[in-house]
Amino acid sequence: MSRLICVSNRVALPDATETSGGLAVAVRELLCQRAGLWIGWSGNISDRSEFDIHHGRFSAVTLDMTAEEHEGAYLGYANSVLWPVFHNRLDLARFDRNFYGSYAAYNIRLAVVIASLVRPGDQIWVHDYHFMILGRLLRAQGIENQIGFFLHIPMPPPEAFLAIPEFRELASSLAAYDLVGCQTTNDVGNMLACLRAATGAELLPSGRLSIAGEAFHVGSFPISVDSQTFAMAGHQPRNTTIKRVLGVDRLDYTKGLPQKFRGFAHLLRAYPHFRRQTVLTQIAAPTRDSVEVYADIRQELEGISGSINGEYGDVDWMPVHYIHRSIPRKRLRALYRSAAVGFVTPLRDGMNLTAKEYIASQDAADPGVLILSRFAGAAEELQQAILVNPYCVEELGDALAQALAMPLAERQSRHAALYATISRRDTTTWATDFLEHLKRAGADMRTRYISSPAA
Ligand code: ADQ
Repeated sequence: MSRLICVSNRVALPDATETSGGLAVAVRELLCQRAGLWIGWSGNISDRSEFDIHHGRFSAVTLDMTAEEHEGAYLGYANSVLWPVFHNRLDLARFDRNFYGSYAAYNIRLAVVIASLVRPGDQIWVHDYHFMILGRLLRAQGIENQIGFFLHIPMPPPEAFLAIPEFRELASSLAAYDLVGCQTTNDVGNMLACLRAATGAELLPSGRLSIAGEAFHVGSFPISVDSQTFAMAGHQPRNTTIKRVLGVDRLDYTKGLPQKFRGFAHLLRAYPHFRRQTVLTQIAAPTRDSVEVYADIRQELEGISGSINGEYGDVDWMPVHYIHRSIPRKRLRALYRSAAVGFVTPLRDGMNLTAKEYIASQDAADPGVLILSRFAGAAEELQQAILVNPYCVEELGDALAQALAMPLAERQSRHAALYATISRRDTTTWATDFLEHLKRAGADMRTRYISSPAA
Protein backbone atom coordinates (compact mmCIF):
# COMPACT_ATOMS: atom_id res chain seq x y z
CA MET A 1 0.00 0.00 0.00
CA SER A 2 1.24 3.51 -0.79
CA ARG A 3 2.27 5.52 2.23
CA LEU A 4 0.57 8.67 3.41
CA ILE A 5 2.79 11.65 4.18
CA CYS A 6 1.09 14.35 6.24
CA VAL A 7 2.52 17.78 6.77
CA SER A 8 1.15 20.09 9.46
CA ASN A 9 2.56 22.77 11.73
CA ARG A 10 2.72 20.51 14.78
CA VAL A 11 2.72 16.72 14.86
CA ALA A 12 1.80 14.09 17.43
CA LEU A 13 4.59 11.62 18.22
CA PRO A 14 3.85 7.90 17.73
CA ASP A 15 4.11 7.18 21.47
CA ALA A 16 2.00 10.16 22.65
CA THR A 17 -0.70 8.98 25.06
CA GLU A 18 -3.23 11.73 24.36
CA THR A 19 -3.75 13.46 21.04
CA SER A 20 -5.69 16.68 21.35
CA GLY A 21 -7.93 17.94 18.51
CA GLY A 22 -9.94 16.10 15.85
CA LEU A 23 -7.31 16.54 13.18
CA ALA A 24 -4.64 14.82 15.29
CA VAL A 25 -6.88 11.85 16.04
CA ALA A 26 -7.90 11.31 12.41
CA VAL A 27 -4.44 11.74 10.96
CA ARG A 28 -2.88 9.46 13.55
CA GLU A 29 -5.33 6.65 12.79
CA LEU A 30 -4.67 6.82 9.05
CA LEU A 31 -0.93 7.05 9.47
CA CYS A 32 -0.99 3.89 11.63
CA GLN A 33 -2.96 2.04 8.94
CA ARG A 34 -0.62 3.12 6.15
CA ALA A 35 2.72 3.14 8.06
CA GLY A 36 2.97 6.77 7.08
CA LEU A 37 5.05 9.80 7.94
CA TRP A 38 3.95 12.92 9.79
CA ILE A 39 6.18 15.90 9.25
CA GLY A 40 6.22 19.19 11.16
CA TRP A 41 7.79 21.46 13.74
CA SER A 42 9.26 19.90 16.90
CA GLY A 43 8.13 22.87 19.00
CA ASN A 44 11.82 23.73 19.65
CA ILE A 45 13.71 26.78 18.48
CA SER A 46 17.37 26.19 17.59
CA ASP A 47 19.87 26.44 14.76
CA ARG A 48 19.96 22.66 14.25
CA SER A 49 19.23 21.96 10.61
CA GLU A 50 18.94 18.14 10.87
CA PHE A 51 15.55 16.54 11.30
CA ASP A 52 14.67 13.77 13.78
CA ILE A 53 12.69 10.63 12.98
CA HIS A 54 10.59 9.04 15.74
CA HIS A 55 9.57 5.49 14.83
CA GLY A 56 6.45 3.68 16.06
CA ARG A 57 3.24 2.52 14.37
CA PHE A 58 3.87 5.48 12.10
CA SER A 59 6.91 7.76 11.89
CA ALA A 60 7.03 11.38 12.94
CA VAL A 61 9.64 13.62 11.36
CA THR A 62 10.33 16.77 13.34
CA LEU A 63 12.41 19.86 12.64
CA ASP A 64 13.43 22.69 14.91
CA MET A 65 12.69 26.23 13.72
CA THR A 66 15.42 28.82 13.83
CA ALA A 67 14.61 31.94 15.86
CA GLU A 68 14.29 33.79 12.56
CA GLU A 69 11.82 31.23 11.14
CA HIS A 70 9.81 31.27 14.35
CA GLU A 71 9.57 35.08 14.34
CA GLY A 72 9.12 35.62 10.61
CA ALA A 73 7.36 32.52 9.25
CA TYR A 74 5.34 31.26 12.23
CA LEU A 75 4.52 34.24 14.46
CA GLY A 76 4.90 36.65 11.54
CA TYR A 77 3.48 35.53 8.20
CA ALA A 78 1.31 32.62 9.37
CA ASN A 79 -0.12 34.11 12.55
CA SER A 80 0.09 37.87 12.03
CA VAL A 81 -0.82 38.02 8.32
CA LEU A 82 -2.67 34.92 7.11
CA TRP A 83 -4.57 34.10 10.33
CA PRO A 84 -6.05 37.60 10.87
CA VAL A 85 -6.75 38.26 7.16
CA PHE A 86 -8.40 34.88 6.59
CA HIS A 87 -10.61 35.61 9.63
CA ASN A 88 -11.51 39.02 8.19
CA ARG A 89 -9.45 40.95 10.77
CA LEU A 90 -7.39 43.14 8.47
CA ASP A 91 -7.09 45.63 11.32
CA LEU A 92 -4.95 43.11 13.24
CA ALA A 93 -2.70 42.11 10.34
CA ARG A 94 0.97 43.17 10.39
CA PHE A 95 2.18 43.51 6.82
CA ASP A 96 5.96 43.27 7.02
CA ARG A 97 7.86 42.40 3.81
CA ASN A 98 10.39 40.24 5.69
CA PHE A 99 7.70 37.88 6.93
CA TYR A 100 6.98 36.40 3.50
CA GLY A 101 10.70 35.79 2.88
CA SER A 102 10.91 33.73 6.09
CA TYR A 103 7.69 31.89 5.25
CA ALA A 104 8.99 30.94 1.80
CA ALA A 105 12.40 29.92 3.23
CA TYR A 106 10.81 27.67 5.88
CA ASN A 107 8.51 26.10 3.26
CA ILE A 108 11.54 25.47 1.01
CA ARG A 109 13.33 23.76 3.92
CA LEU A 110 10.31 21.48 4.41
CA ALA A 111 10.12 20.76 0.66
CA VAL A 112 13.76 19.62 0.64
CA VAL A 113 13.18 17.34 3.66
CA ILE A 114 10.07 15.81 2.05
CA ALA A 115 11.90 15.31 -1.25
CA SER A 116 14.54 13.29 0.63
CA LEU A 117 11.89 11.01 2.16
CA VAL A 118 9.17 10.58 -0.46
CA ARG A 119 8.81 7.39 -2.51
CA PRO A 120 6.95 6.91 -5.78
CA GLY A 121 3.24 6.33 -5.10
CA ASP A 122 3.18 8.08 -1.69
CA GLN A 123 0.25 10.46 -1.23
CA ILE A 124 1.17 13.81 0.31
CA TRP A 125 -1.39 15.72 2.36
CA VAL A 126 -0.48 19.26 3.36
CA HIS A 127 -2.47 20.93 6.16
CA ASP A 128 -3.33 24.54 6.62
CA TYR A 129 -2.22 28.10 6.10
CA HIS A 130 1.32 27.54 7.36
CA PHE A 131 2.06 25.70 4.09
CA MET A 132 -0.06 27.23 1.32
CA ILE A 133 2.91 27.44 -1.07
CA LEU A 134 4.47 24.08 -0.20
CA GLY A 135 2.87 22.21 -3.12
CA ARG A 136 4.53 24.53 -5.65
CA LEU A 137 7.89 24.09 -3.91
CA LEU A 138 7.49 20.29 -3.89
CA ARG A 139 6.82 20.33 -7.65
CA ALA A 140 10.00 22.43 -8.03
CA GLN A 141 11.84 19.57 -6.29
CA GLY A 142 10.60 17.29 -9.08
CA ILE A 143 7.93 15.56 -6.96
CA GLU A 144 5.12 14.23 -9.16
CA ASN A 145 3.17 12.39 -6.44
CA GLN A 146 -0.44 13.23 -5.62
CA ILE A 147 -0.43 16.28 -3.37
CA GLY A 148 -3.53 17.57 -1.57
CA PHE A 149 -3.99 20.68 0.55
CA PHE A 150 -6.64 21.24 3.22
CA LEU A 151 -7.41 24.68 4.60
CA HIS A 152 -8.68 24.39 8.18
CA ILE A 153 -9.48 28.09 8.55
CA PRO A 154 -12.10 30.04 6.58
CA MET A 155 -11.32 31.27 3.07
CA PRO A 156 -11.95 35.02 3.08
CA PRO A 157 -13.74 36.99 0.36
CA PRO A 158 -11.53 38.67 -2.30
CA GLU A 159 -11.72 42.11 -0.60
CA ALA A 160 -9.71 40.67 2.30
CA PHE A 161 -7.52 38.22 0.35
CA LEU A 162 -6.33 40.86 -2.13
CA ALA A 163 -5.08 42.96 0.80
CA ILE A 164 -2.25 40.46 1.29
CA PRO A 165 0.70 41.89 -0.65
CA GLU A 166 1.71 38.41 -1.90
CA PHE A 167 -1.82 37.37 -2.96
CA ARG A 168 -0.67 36.38 -6.46
CA GLU A 169 2.04 34.01 -5.19
CA LEU A 170 -0.37 32.42 -2.72
CA ALA A 171 -3.15 31.98 -5.28
CA SER A 172 -1.03 30.63 -8.10
CA SER A 173 0.81 28.24 -5.73
CA LEU A 174 -2.47 26.48 -5.00
CA ALA A 175 -2.63 25.28 -8.64
CA ALA A 176 0.36 23.01 -7.92
CA TYR A 177 -1.85 20.81 -5.72
CA ASP A 178 -4.06 18.14 -7.27
CA LEU A 179 -6.82 18.86 -4.76
CA VAL A 180 -7.52 21.87 -2.54
CA GLY A 181 -10.04 21.18 0.24
CA CYS A 182 -12.00 23.72 2.27
CA GLN A 183 -14.35 23.28 5.23
CA THR A 184 -17.62 24.56 3.72
CA THR A 185 -19.32 25.36 0.43
CA ASN A 186 -19.12 29.03 1.41
CA ASP A 187 -15.32 28.69 1.61
CA VAL A 188 -15.24 27.01 -1.79
CA GLY A 189 -17.23 29.96 -3.20
CA ASN A 190 -14.74 32.40 -1.67
CA MET A 191 -11.82 30.32 -2.94
CA LEU A 192 -13.15 30.49 -6.52
CA ALA A 193 -13.80 34.22 -6.23
CA CYS A 194 -10.31 34.89 -4.78
CA LEU A 195 -8.52 32.80 -7.38
CA ARG A 196 -10.47 34.45 -10.19
CA ALA A 197 -9.74 37.92 -8.87
CA ALA A 198 -6.08 37.18 -8.15
CA THR A 199 -5.10 35.14 -11.20
CA GLY A 200 -8.02 35.09 -13.65
CA ALA A 201 -8.61 31.41 -12.78
CA GLU A 202 -11.22 29.71 -14.96
CA LEU A 203 -13.73 27.03 -14.02
CA LEU A 204 -13.46 24.22 -16.60
CA PRO A 205 -16.46 22.15 -17.78
CA SER A 206 -14.85 19.17 -15.97
CA GLY A 207 -15.38 21.03 -12.67
CA ARG A 208 -11.66 21.64 -12.31
CA LEU A 209 -10.15 25.07 -11.93
CA SER A 210 -7.42 26.26 -14.25
CA ILE A 211 -4.76 28.87 -13.53
CA ALA A 212 -2.45 29.66 -16.46
CA GLY A 213 -3.22 26.30 -18.02
CA GLU A 214 -2.60 24.32 -14.83
CA ALA A 215 -5.73 22.48 -13.63
CA PHE A 216 -6.68 21.26 -10.17
CA HIS A 217 -9.75 20.42 -8.09
CA VAL A 218 -11.34 22.42 -5.26
CA GLY A 219 -13.99 20.96 -2.94
CA SER A 220 -15.54 21.14 0.51
CA PHE A 221 -14.78 18.46 3.12
CA PRO A 222 -16.28 19.50 6.47
CA ILE A 223 -14.11 18.15 9.29
CA SER A 224 -15.90 16.28 12.05
CA VAL A 225 -15.34 14.65 15.43
CA ASP A 226 -15.34 11.07 16.59
CA SER A 227 -18.90 11.06 17.94
CA GLN A 228 -18.51 7.55 19.43
CA THR A 229 -15.69 8.66 21.73
CA PHE A 230 -17.62 11.67 22.96
CA ALA A 231 -20.77 9.63 23.44
CA MET A 232 -18.78 7.66 26.04
CA ALA A 233 -18.85 10.69 28.33
CA GLY A 234 -20.62 8.53 30.90
CA HIS A 235 -23.39 9.47 33.24
CA GLN A 236 -22.90 12.98 34.56
CA PRO A 237 -25.60 14.15 36.94
CA ARG A 238 -26.67 17.63 35.92
CA ASN A 239 -26.97 20.19 38.70
CA THR A 240 -30.65 21.12 38.57
CA THR A 241 -30.47 24.22 40.76
CA ILE A 242 -27.56 25.91 38.98
CA LYS A 243 -27.41 25.38 35.21
CA ARG A 244 -24.03 25.57 33.54
CA VAL A 245 -23.45 27.51 30.31
CA LEU A 246 -20.17 26.21 28.90
CA GLY A 247 -17.59 27.73 26.57
CA VAL A 248 -14.43 25.85 25.48
CA ASP A 249 -12.08 27.72 23.18
CA ARG A 250 -8.49 28.54 22.51
CA LEU A 251 -7.94 32.05 23.84
CA ASP A 252 -8.04 33.67 20.41
CA TYR A 253 -9.55 36.96 19.24
CA THR A 254 -11.51 35.08 16.56
CA LYS A 255 -13.47 33.16 19.20
CA GLY A 256 -15.55 36.18 20.27
CA LEU A 257 -14.95 35.74 24.01
CA PRO A 258 -15.51 39.38 25.14
CA GLN A 259 -18.83 39.45 23.27
CA LYS A 260 -19.74 36.09 24.79
CA PHE A 261 -19.09 37.37 28.32
CA ARG A 262 -21.09 40.53 27.62
CA GLY A 263 -23.92 38.41 26.21
CA PHE A 264 -24.00 36.49 29.47
CA ALA A 265 -24.05 39.79 31.40
CA HIS A 266 -27.03 40.82 29.24
CA LEU A 267 -28.85 37.65 30.36
CA LEU A 268 -28.29 38.53 34.01
CA ARG A 269 -29.39 42.13 33.45
CA ALA A 270 -32.43 41.56 31.22
CA TYR A 271 -33.65 38.28 32.74
CA PRO A 272 -32.95 38.68 36.48
CA HIS A 273 -34.75 35.42 37.37
CA PHE A 274 -31.73 33.55 35.93
CA ARG A 275 -29.41 35.14 38.52
CA ARG A 276 -28.18 32.56 41.07
CA GLN A 277 -29.57 29.83 38.78
CA THR A 278 -26.86 29.81 36.15
CA VAL A 279 -23.09 30.10 35.76
CA LEU A 280 -20.90 30.67 32.73
CA THR A 281 -17.88 28.35 32.76
CA GLN A 282 -15.35 29.42 30.16
CA ILE A 283 -12.33 27.18 29.61
CA ALA A 284 -9.84 29.10 27.49
CA ALA A 285 -6.68 27.26 26.45
CA PRO A 286 -3.58 29.48 26.25
CA THR A 287 -2.30 29.93 22.71
CA ARG A 288 0.31 32.02 20.82
CA ASP A 289 1.11 33.97 23.99
CA SER A 290 4.04 35.75 22.40
CA VAL A 291 1.84 37.54 19.83
CA GLU A 292 0.86 40.87 21.39
CA VAL A 293 -2.86 40.83 20.53
CA TYR A 294 -3.20 37.51 22.36
CA ALA A 295 -1.84 39.05 25.57
CA ASP A 296 -4.29 41.96 25.11
CA ILE A 297 -7.34 39.68 24.84
CA ARG A 298 -6.30 37.80 27.95
CA GLN A 299 -6.22 41.03 29.94
CA GLU A 300 -9.53 42.17 28.48
CA LEU A 301 -11.27 38.95 29.50
CA GLU A 302 -9.91 39.03 33.03
CA GLY A 303 -11.29 42.58 33.29
CA ILE A 304 -14.77 41.71 31.94
CA SER A 305 -15.18 38.56 34.06
CA GLY A 306 -14.05 40.45 37.16
CA SER A 307 -16.53 43.23 36.56
CA ILE A 308 -19.48 40.82 35.93
CA ASN A 309 -18.63 38.92 39.12
CA GLY A 310 -18.24 42.21 41.01
CA GLU A 311 -21.60 43.51 39.80
CA TYR A 312 -23.76 40.36 40.07
CA GLY A 313 -21.86 37.87 42.27
CA ASP A 314 -22.48 37.11 45.90
CA VAL A 315 -20.55 35.26 48.61
CA ASP A 316 -22.28 32.00 47.67
CA TRP A 317 -22.59 32.47 43.88
CA MET A 318 -20.10 33.69 41.26
CA PRO A 319 -21.66 33.99 37.80
CA VAL A 320 -18.46 33.67 35.69
CA HIS A 321 -15.91 30.88 36.13
CA TYR A 322 -13.06 31.74 33.81
CA ILE A 323 -10.31 29.14 33.57
CA HIS A 324 -7.27 30.00 31.49
CA ARG A 325 -5.81 26.57 30.85
CA SER A 326 -6.12 23.42 28.80
CA ILE A 327 -7.94 20.51 30.40
CA PRO A 328 -7.67 16.73 29.77
CA ARG A 329 -10.02 15.28 27.13
CA LYS A 330 -11.80 13.00 29.62
CA ARG A 331 -12.64 15.90 31.90
CA LEU A 332 -13.70 17.95 28.90
CA ARG A 333 -16.20 15.27 27.84
CA ALA A 334 -17.69 15.18 31.34
CA LEU A 335 -18.00 18.98 31.37
CA TYR A 336 -19.74 19.01 27.98
CA ARG A 337 -22.17 16.37 29.21
CA SER A 338 -23.06 18.23 32.40
CA ALA A 339 -23.58 21.62 30.71
CA ALA A 340 -27.15 22.77 30.03
CA VAL A 341 -25.95 25.05 27.23
CA GLY A 342 -22.98 24.82 24.86
CA PHE A 343 -22.14 28.45 24.10
CA VAL A 344 -20.06 28.56 20.91
CA THR A 345 -19.90 32.05 19.48
CA PRO A 346 -16.78 32.67 17.35
CA LEU A 347 -16.76 35.82 15.22
CA ARG A 348 -15.37 33.64 12.42
CA ASP A 349 -14.26 30.02 12.41
CA GLY A 350 -13.28 27.50 9.75
CA MET A 351 -15.44 24.79 11.34
CA ASN A 352 -15.34 24.77 15.18
CA LEU A 353 -14.98 21.31 16.58
CA THR A 354 -16.17 22.19 20.08
CA ALA A 355 -19.72 22.67 18.75
CA LYS A 356 -19.69 19.11 17.39
CA GLU A 357 -17.98 17.73 20.50
CA TYR A 358 -20.72 19.29 22.66
CA ILE A 359 -23.49 17.64 20.60
CA ALA A 360 -21.71 14.28 20.61
CA SER A 361 -21.37 14.32 24.43
CA GLN A 362 -25.03 14.90 25.27
CA ASP A 363 -27.41 12.44 26.89
CA ALA A 364 -30.11 11.97 24.20
CA ALA A 365 -32.80 11.60 26.89
CA ASP A 366 -32.00 14.94 28.53
CA PRO A 367 -29.77 16.88 26.13
CA GLY A 368 -28.38 20.38 26.51
CA VAL A 369 -28.87 23.12 23.92
CA LEU A 370 -26.24 24.35 21.46
CA ILE A 371 -26.01 28.08 20.79
CA LEU A 372 -23.84 28.54 17.70
CA SER A 373 -22.45 31.52 15.81
CA ARG A 374 -23.73 31.90 12.24
CA PHE A 375 -20.14 32.66 11.27
CA ALA A 376 -18.69 29.31 12.35
CA GLY A 377 -18.28 26.86 9.47
CA ALA A 378 -20.19 24.33 11.59
CA ALA A 379 -23.38 26.44 11.20
CA GLU A 380 -23.65 25.26 7.58
CA GLU A 381 -24.42 21.74 8.88
CA LEU A 382 -25.78 22.39 12.39
CA GLN A 383 -28.94 24.25 11.43
CA GLN A 384 -30.98 23.01 14.43
CA ALA A 385 -28.74 24.82 16.91
CA ILE A 386 -29.89 28.26 18.09
CA LEU A 387 -27.96 30.25 15.49
CA VAL A 388 -26.82 33.71 16.59
CA ASN A 389 -24.99 36.80 15.43
CA PRO A 390 -21.96 36.73 17.75
CA TYR A 391 -21.41 40.49 17.50
CA CYS A 392 -24.83 41.31 18.96
CA VAL A 393 -24.61 41.07 22.73
CA GLU A 394 -28.39 41.39 23.25
CA GLU A 395 -29.05 38.58 20.78
CA LEU A 396 -26.59 36.37 22.70
CA GLY A 397 -28.32 37.11 26.01
CA ASP A 398 -31.77 36.44 24.50
CA ALA A 399 -30.55 33.14 23.00
CA LEU A 400 -29.27 32.10 26.45
CA ALA A 401 -32.68 32.84 27.99
CA GLN A 402 -34.36 30.79 25.22
CA ALA A 403 -31.95 27.88 25.69
CA LEU A 404 -32.20 27.82 29.50
CA ALA A 405 -36.00 27.74 29.34
CA MET A 406 -36.32 25.31 26.42
CA PRO A 407 -38.79 22.46 27.07
CA LEU A 408 -37.44 18.90 27.09
CA ALA A 409 -39.29 17.84 23.90
CA GLU A 410 -37.75 20.67 21.87
CA ARG A 411 -34.29 19.96 23.30
CA GLN A 412 -34.66 16.31 22.35
CA SER A 413 -35.83 16.96 18.80
CA ARG A 414 -33.11 19.53 18.09
CA HIS A 415 -30.46 17.26 19.56
CA ALA A 416 -31.66 14.20 17.62
CA ALA A 417 -31.35 16.11 14.33
CA LEU A 418 -27.94 17.53 15.23
CA TYR A 419 -26.62 14.18 16.43
CA ALA A 420 -27.82 12.49 13.22
CA THR A 421 -25.86 15.07 11.23
CA ILE A 422 -22.58 14.67 13.10
CA SER A 423 -22.75 10.90 13.32
CA ARG A 424 -23.03 10.59 9.54
CA ARG A 425 -19.33 11.36 9.22
CA ASP A 426 -16.54 11.08 11.77
CA THR A 427 -12.92 12.13 11.57
CA THR A 428 -11.92 8.96 9.75
CA THR A 429 -14.61 9.29 7.07
CA TRP A 430 -13.59 12.95 6.65
CA ALA A 431 -9.95 12.02 6.03
CA THR A 432 -10.75 8.98 3.87
CA ASP A 433 -13.15 11.03 1.77
CA PHE A 434 -10.48 13.68 1.16
CA LEU A 435 -7.84 11.10 0.26
CA GLU A 436 -10.21 9.23 -2.08
CA HIS A 437 -10.91 12.49 -3.91
CA LEU A 438 -7.19 13.18 -4.01
CA LYS A 439 -6.61 9.79 -5.61
CA ARG A 440 -9.18 10.56 -8.30
CA ALA A 441 -7.86 14.08 -8.78
CA GLY A 442 -4.34 12.66 -8.95
CA ALA A 443 -5.41 10.33 -11.73
CA ASP A 444 -5.98 13.52 -13.75
CA MET A 445 -2.28 14.39 -13.27
CA ARG A 446 -1.56 13.54 -16.87
CA THR A 447 -3.85 16.39 -17.82
CA ARG A 448 -2.83 18.79 -15.09
CA TYR A 449 -1.56 21.12 -17.78
CA ILE A 450 -4.54 21.99 -19.92
CA SER A 451 -2.89 24.19 -22.50
CA SER A 452 0.80 24.96 -22.31
CA PRO A 453 2.65 23.95 -19.13
CA ALA A 454 3.37 26.86 -16.80
CA ALA A 455 6.98 27.94 -17.15
P1 ADQ B 1 -9.15 25.70 16.40
O1 ADQ B 1 -9.16 27.15 16.10
O2 ADQ B 1 -8.17 25.27 17.42
O3 ADQ B 1 -8.95 24.82 15.10
P2 ADQ B 1 -11.62 24.14 17.14
O4 ADQ B 1 -12.16 23.58 15.90
O5 ADQ B 1 -12.66 24.58 18.11
O6 ADQ B 1 -10.67 25.38 16.91
O7 ADQ B 1 -10.75 23.03 17.83
C1 ADQ B 1 -10.21 23.20 19.10
C2 ADQ B 1 -9.90 21.84 19.72
O8 ADQ B 1 -9.15 22.06 20.91
C3 ADQ B 1 -11.16 21.08 20.11
O9 ADQ B 1 -10.96 19.72 19.88
C4 ADQ B 1 -11.30 21.38 21.62
O10 ADQ B 1 -11.87 20.34 22.36
C5 ADQ B 1 -9.86 21.58 22.03
N1 ADQ B 1 -9.79 22.59 23.11
C6 ADQ B 1 -10.11 23.89 23.02
N2 ADQ B 1 -9.95 24.49 24.22
C7 ADQ B 1 -9.52 23.54 25.07
C8 ADQ B 1 -9.20 23.54 26.46
N3 ADQ B 1 -9.25 24.64 27.21
N4 ADQ B 1 -8.80 22.37 27.00
C9 ADQ B 1 -8.72 21.26 26.26
N5 ADQ B 1 -9.03 21.20 24.95
C10 ADQ B 1 -9.43 22.31 24.37
C11 ADQ B 1 -8.74 25.07 13.70
C12 ADQ B 1 -9.76 26.00 13.03
C13 ADQ B 1 -11.16 25.49 13.27
C14 ADQ B 1 -11.29 24.05 12.76
C15 ADQ B 1 -10.16 23.18 13.31
C16 ADQ B 1 -10.15 21.80 12.68
O11 ADQ B 1 -9.61 27.33 13.53
O12 ADQ B 1 -12.12 26.31 12.62
O13 ADQ B 1 -12.53 23.51 13.19
O14 ADQ B 1 -8.91 23.78 13.07
O15 ADQ B 1 -10.12 21.87 11.30
